[in-house]
Amino acid sequence: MSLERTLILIKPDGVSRNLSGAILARVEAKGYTLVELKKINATRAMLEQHYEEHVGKPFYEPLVEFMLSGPVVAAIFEGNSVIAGFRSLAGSTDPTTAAPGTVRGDFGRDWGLKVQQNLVHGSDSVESAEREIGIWFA
Ligand code: DAT
Ligand code: MG
Repeated sequence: MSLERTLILIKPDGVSRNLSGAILARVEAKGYTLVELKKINATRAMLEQHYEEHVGKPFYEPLVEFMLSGPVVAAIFEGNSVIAGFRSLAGSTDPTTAAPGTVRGDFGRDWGLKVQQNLVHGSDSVESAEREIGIWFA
């Protein structure tokens, strides 16, 4: 176990469905500590950096458009192994098959509806977390 920070985003679907508080409550209930929190309209430039690993993939442009469709809630959380811990709490990428009990499994809509609508983002490594925190909390 090591003390880490992670970047969590509540995507436009989560914000517009008024699920921000319910999602953040789960993260706090798991024992992680809120460090920074804000509601923000992403810019294309921010998203190009944030999703740089996905540039060129077929879902990249719809993903960016979706992330520009409304405000997001950005948070930094801290805790022991919070990076893996939050991704476990978020559930697998596709809400259709995300396990019940996870954010995506409980609140996510059907993958076929609009694949990007899976409510949350969480950094996937210490390096990604550092890079992403720099984008959203510059
Ligand atoms: P995650 O958000 O679980 O880390 P990811 O980093 O692989 O997933 O992808 C980033 C986002 O892009 C994901 O939350 C939803 C969308 N996405 C991923 N794979 C996709 C696919 N095969 N089709 C459509 N959208 C996809
Ligand atoms: Mg990812």
